[in-house]
Amino acid sequence: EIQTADGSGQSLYAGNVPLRLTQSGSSYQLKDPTRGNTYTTDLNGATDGALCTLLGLGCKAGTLFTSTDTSFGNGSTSSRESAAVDAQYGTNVTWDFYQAAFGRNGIFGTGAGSYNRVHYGNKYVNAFWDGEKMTYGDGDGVNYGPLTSLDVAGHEMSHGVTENTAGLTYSGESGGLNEATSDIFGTMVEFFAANPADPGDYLIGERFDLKNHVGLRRMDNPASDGNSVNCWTSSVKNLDVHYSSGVGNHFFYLLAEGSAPKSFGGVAHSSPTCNGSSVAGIGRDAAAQIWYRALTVYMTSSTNYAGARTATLNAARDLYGSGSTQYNAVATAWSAVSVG
Ligand code: ASN
Ligand code: ZN
Ligand code: CA
Repeated sequence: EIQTADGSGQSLYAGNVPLRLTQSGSSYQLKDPTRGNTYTTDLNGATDGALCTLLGLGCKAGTLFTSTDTSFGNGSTSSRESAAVDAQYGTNVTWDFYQAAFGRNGIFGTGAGSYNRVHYGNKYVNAFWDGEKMTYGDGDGVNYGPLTSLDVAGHEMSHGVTENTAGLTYSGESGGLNEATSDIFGTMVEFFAANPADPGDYLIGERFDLKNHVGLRRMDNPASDGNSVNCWTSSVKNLDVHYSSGVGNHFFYLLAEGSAPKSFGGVAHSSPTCNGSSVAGIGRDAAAQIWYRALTVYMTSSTNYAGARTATLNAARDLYGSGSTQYNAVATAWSAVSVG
């Protein structure tokens, strides 16, 4: 007999978190029947191998985490379950965010769940979406822990949302917009969770950055990482998509929060505009609604930054009216990152 059970997890980055489990006989599975049966498996150091990677498929399913009680993990990497708790919690919060903010039923919009694989490879400092599921490395264990933070979980699942909506091609400017979309919604997931152990900010990956606590990218001032760009130029299309995303990330930060200095999670944020203008933010909720509508209604596989300006203006017009404060802020924020 299969039934739903309440459980709890001691995560690495999010404290003690509630979990919904699947009870099968006397065993509890890390599998959530209330969120499309989303579950988490242990790869125990395995990778997919060259052929699977070549074909763009993840071939190994891993072993479903199960327990004889309803508690998983111990809050440290000494338990293999702890990273699994973060991953499962990340999929839960991301599921709930998309439902609450946009009425979207999971990554695919169908109510179907997905799954997480943790402990991929050896000291692997990355995480990825492969069209079907999320996979997380353990980090190198010195500078980086397992990449299972909330913002990265939201980032990876949002690649699935983009793939199933606009389908932004993962190269050139559309690739930068694809990456920015994942940073934007990964960050919105972190704010939505309102978890005191991982408060919302515009840093990406600060929780698994064991030494510096700044993560891999930041949205208020993307260029501060030395690789990303704050401002659009005609050569942005030649950058790695994780750097050309800076233009979109910077736009979103300015639209949501504005150009005046602020603090999030105890970290000072400041966002220099490219044209010396000041931008008044319209708030995260409105900015997220505009980006989601642009992504799901107006953007296509080949949308570039100029097209994203048009798409978000159309979305703001639909949601708030042409000439509304929100509509005008979209135009001002794009101009502040040298788009249009
Ligand atoms: N973590 C990276 C990302 O999701 C993996 C990749 O390069 N696709 O963007
Ligand atoms: Zn990505
Ligand atoms: Ca963050």
